[in-house]
Amino acid sequence: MSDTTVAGTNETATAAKSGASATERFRTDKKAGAQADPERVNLLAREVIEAVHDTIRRHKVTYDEYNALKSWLISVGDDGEWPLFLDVWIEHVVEEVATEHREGNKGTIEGPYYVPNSPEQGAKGTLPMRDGESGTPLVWTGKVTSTSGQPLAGAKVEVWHADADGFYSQFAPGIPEWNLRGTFTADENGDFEITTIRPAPYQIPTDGSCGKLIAAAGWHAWRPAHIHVKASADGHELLTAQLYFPGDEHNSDDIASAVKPELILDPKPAGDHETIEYGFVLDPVRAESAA
Ligand code: MBD
Ligand code: FE
Repeated sequence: MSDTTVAGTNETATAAKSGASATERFRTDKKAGAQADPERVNLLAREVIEAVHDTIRRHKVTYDEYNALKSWLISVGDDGEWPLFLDVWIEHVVEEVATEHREGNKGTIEGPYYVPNSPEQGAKGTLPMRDGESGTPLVWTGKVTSTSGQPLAGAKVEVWHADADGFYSQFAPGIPEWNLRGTFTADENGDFEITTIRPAPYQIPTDGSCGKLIAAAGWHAWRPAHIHVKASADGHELLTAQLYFPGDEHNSDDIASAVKPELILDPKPAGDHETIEYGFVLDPVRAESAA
């Protein structure tokens, strides 16, 4: 990937690059919104606008505040931080509604840093990483099954996570393409084994517009350490999740509200590494949506 030199600290370059990359990624990968039903648009847009009106009346919002909002909204787009803003403060409720019928594994938000088609690793392997990649090695075993208990041979497990400094390949500059990203294929028993490193707690970029909002409101920018995953198999609903580590102080105040107790791992020390056991139970595609 080629990086434009940005004046200022390395962190400045990183946040600007991450925002622009996330916006570009979304434009390339998602085809949402093309044929929205006008009745839904009318209903939903009207309700959201009316909710803003209610807030303005209830709190007697001033012109200064209105102009501060206008200026901030413009800068979110300039920074490419709409994906970050939406995925941090809105997506968790969309995910909740979208998956409330499920009987299998709990999921959570995708966030802004997924890249499809990461390198294939077979059923057992190590995520692509640099020589001497920092972080405790982690050996993760698991099985993919259907809600009926049937193992799902050939299920895909896509994994991506930040490095020990909280940076994602393909979004932050200076990290090799596909670093800490890979796709595993469960064996004939639905089993997989993934070797990686334990990621660190993570701060969303603080020098862009989302960071300005966080600072102005007196919030914090932390997410707990997490491993992103998508598990999928023919005839089953795609599961998007994140796995967390026990004892992380941000499990209870994640800025993105994406932690669920079912997604917290139980790592066991094993000499120079840790082991984790975590599998996925996928819901069959429902009859009415199968066609
Ligand atoms: C992340 O790594 C993330 O997972 C989310 C949801 C938002 C910002 C950065
Ligand atoms: Fe993340």
